[in-house]
Amino acid sequence: MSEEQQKKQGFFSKVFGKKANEEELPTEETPEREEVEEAAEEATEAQVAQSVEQGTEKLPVREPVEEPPAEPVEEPVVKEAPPEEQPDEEAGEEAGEEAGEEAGEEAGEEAGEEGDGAEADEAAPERKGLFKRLKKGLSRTRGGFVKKIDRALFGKPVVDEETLEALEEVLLTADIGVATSMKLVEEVAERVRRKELTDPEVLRVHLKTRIAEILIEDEGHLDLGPKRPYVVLVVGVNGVGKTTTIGKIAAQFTARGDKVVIGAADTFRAAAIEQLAIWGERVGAQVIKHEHGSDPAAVTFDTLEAAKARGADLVLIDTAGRLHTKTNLMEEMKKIRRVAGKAIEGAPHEVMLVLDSTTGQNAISQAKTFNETITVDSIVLTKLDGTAKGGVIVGICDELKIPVKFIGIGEQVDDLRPFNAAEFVEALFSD
Ligand SMILES: Nc1nc2c(ncn2[C@@H]2O[C@H](COP(=O)(O)OP(=O)(O)OP(=O)(O)O)[C@@H](O)[C@H]2O)c(=O)[nH]1
Ligand SMILES: [Mg+2]
Repeated sequence: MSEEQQKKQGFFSKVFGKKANEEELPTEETPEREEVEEAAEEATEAQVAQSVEQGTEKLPVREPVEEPPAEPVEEPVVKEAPPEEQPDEEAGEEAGEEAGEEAGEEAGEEAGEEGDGAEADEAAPERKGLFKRLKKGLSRTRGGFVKKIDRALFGKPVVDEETLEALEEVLLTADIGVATSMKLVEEVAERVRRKELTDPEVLRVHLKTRIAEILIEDEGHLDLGPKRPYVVLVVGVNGVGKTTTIGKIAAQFTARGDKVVIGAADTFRAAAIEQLAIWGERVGAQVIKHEHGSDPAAVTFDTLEAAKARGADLVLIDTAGRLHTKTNLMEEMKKIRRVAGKAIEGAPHEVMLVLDSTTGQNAISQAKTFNETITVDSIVLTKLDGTAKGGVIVGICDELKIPVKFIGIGEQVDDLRPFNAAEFVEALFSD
């Protein structure tokens, strides 16, 4: 059996048979926005300032992150008549949230309870809590996507033309991308024509399976490998969550005993450097910084020199989503890349692109632009908790073929999760 088949087989038993994967930290490897819109810049400035301010409260180092208080939930009513179609996205999101919270409990328990042996059982409560949080984080996307599929299928004795049209509409509006939506609908239509797929329930399972297949292909993990330090260059347009993601990744790796050095190569704003310094202090990672406005490539060089001198395991380089000079952002990234390679052979070992899921389809175009210019090795998809557009991850995996390594489902440290496709699909489709 090929490695890929083995991966898939293990995956299917996980998704459709048993438990969600409880892995905490990965142990295995596998645009031009020369100028961004003014409004976005201002919004981000404010966000970042706020995030710096809040940083000290928000980032407990090696302290267990508290579970959000359990919310009173009503028993989910099975086979209830579907709610009316929501007229706008906001309303749809609200419905999704409710639905997600309702559905959250049971499936989370299932996923958490089905362990395999004593060892798994010990980790069960924590896994259960994490799965619940994932479900809650994805509740808006579930409302804007899976719940709409369910509404389209509800009460239909057989899959007919009308069902296919409704399905097409849901997929197209769920931000998974035109190409991927059309592909999925055509596959379904072909099976319907061949009379292989007539039952709406089977159609739902088919979709879940296909989405899972698409996601599993691009599941990846941040593995430091044998050569240390492992250097990760973190890129993305402004405000997507680069700095926060770096802080969270650093926290996870220092917590397991790795030595982490962070390079503050976003010299665009003084606040950005300060934001990183706070993270570094909180998580026990060293931050290498120069003055505001200095050359990002020079910061990168010094960071790598410091990392070598200290025997670091992981280096994370924060970069700007915009520049104070007229230099093209992509050119700047290329320069950082070249300079990194001079300090450490083969560095950066990974270019990690951070994408904000609330931007929907735009995230896919950003990824294409970055990838064409500097070759992106991995993706982090943030802010899945704040959007109904989380379906974009399906389009990202289907169209880009770049491993998704982390997903962000909130602002807590452990809300940045190693991407686990099986768990993700289970959380998205559970009801
Ligand atoms: N809800 C939520 N908020 C997030 C997530 N990831 C990041 N954020 C928030 O997004 C805002 C911007 O994050 P930053 O990390 O500063 O973004 P950035 O890409 O470094 O921004 P620039 O440095 O301006 O380019 C902050 O308020 C973060 O707390 C997430 O997964 N969920
Ligand atoms: Mg930043």
